[in-house]
Amino acid sequence: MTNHDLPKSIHDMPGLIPLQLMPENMESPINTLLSWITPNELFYTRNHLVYPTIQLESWALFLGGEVDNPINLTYDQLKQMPQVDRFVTIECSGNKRALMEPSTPGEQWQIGAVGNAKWTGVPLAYILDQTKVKETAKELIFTGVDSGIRPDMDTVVNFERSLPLDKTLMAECILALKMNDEPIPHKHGFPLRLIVPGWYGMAHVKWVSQITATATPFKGPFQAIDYLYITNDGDSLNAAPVTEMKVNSIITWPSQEEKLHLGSHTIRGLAWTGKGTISGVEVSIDSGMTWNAARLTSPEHEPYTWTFWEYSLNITAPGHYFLQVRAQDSNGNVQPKVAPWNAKGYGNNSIHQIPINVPQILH
Ligand SMILES: Nc1nc2c(c(=O)[nH]1)N[C@H]1C(S)=C(S)[C@@H](COP(=O)(O)O)O[C@H]1N2
Ligand SMILES: [Mo]
Repeated sequence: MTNHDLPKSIHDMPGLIPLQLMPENMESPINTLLSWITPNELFYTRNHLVYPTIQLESWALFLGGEVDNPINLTYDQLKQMPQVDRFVTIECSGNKRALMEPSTPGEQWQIGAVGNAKWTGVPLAYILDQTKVKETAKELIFTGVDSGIRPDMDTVVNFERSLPLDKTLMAECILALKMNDEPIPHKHGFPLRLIVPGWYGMAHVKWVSQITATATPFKGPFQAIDYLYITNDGDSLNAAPVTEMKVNSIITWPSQEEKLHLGSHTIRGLAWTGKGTISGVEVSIDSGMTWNAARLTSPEHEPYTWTFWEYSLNITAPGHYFLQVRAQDSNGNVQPKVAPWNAKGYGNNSIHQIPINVPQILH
């Protein structure tokens, strides 16, 4: 790197955008990221509790509950097991909550609670074979080491989530030891993190130290209080759980309220979905009256990952415009104009809209 390439000021160096420090919740500077893989240090961080302290010497993964063969696995034993790579985009289900109307409580994420990484680890199915899950088991509970008091409860809880013991799902999941070819950084779950391709962020339990097979539905607070699509009636008992990511897209350039000159521009963005792949992205410049196809420009087309898109826009008249983008996936799902409102503000995949200003003369 020559002197010439050095950032000229701190504003040229993108960093995470803090929303809260204890526990730490920070957005990715997604408007300035140009790599298909999100670098580890620019991957958003989302934590319900304060970061745990982990001593690797005394750490082990325990598998128990409804199993024939309960086992303890050390970090070294996990490292010696067969490893697979999975490119997986993870989006927090609260991403774009700040854009939801009427507003809902919770971290007010803009568009940067999403990232794409290469995860390397042991197939979950391989470990389940070793511990021999009983026929009676219906779910697996994944327990994170992090614990603390939730504002709505007075007992100490760990971050815990369950997954149904579904064969197809189990075959996709991995227990990851690496993120982008490095041991998983502490903030992202070192030494071990569950990866559930296609699911919203909350499923990807960090700092996993225990897996428990159970015959009864898990009712922990991060499952039965949070991560439910509670609609207007406020009924949480019959509310649908937050699971797979919905088809979604964002405009990353221009950013909000940018002034553009007359003439041609390359509009840029990202699109992703839970199941399947992105089959098309369309852009509108006339508030959604007409839509034109964008080019999908990702270097890689892996399932479970986001894709870049680009659109050449020629602006012929000054004025205020609304740039909009909507994506479609291979299962025929299209982003709605407005996503269904829910009390906790999850799964906002409304069409992304950016106001742009094209002055007569740009100074
Ligand atoms: N143990 C543990 N795992 C967790 C969480 C947590 O608070 N504790 N947060 C979840 C949520 S809501 C999201 S969106 C992702 C965020 O992962 P990241 O911080 O690596 O981006 O982790 C999930 N796994
Ligand atoms: Mo999340």
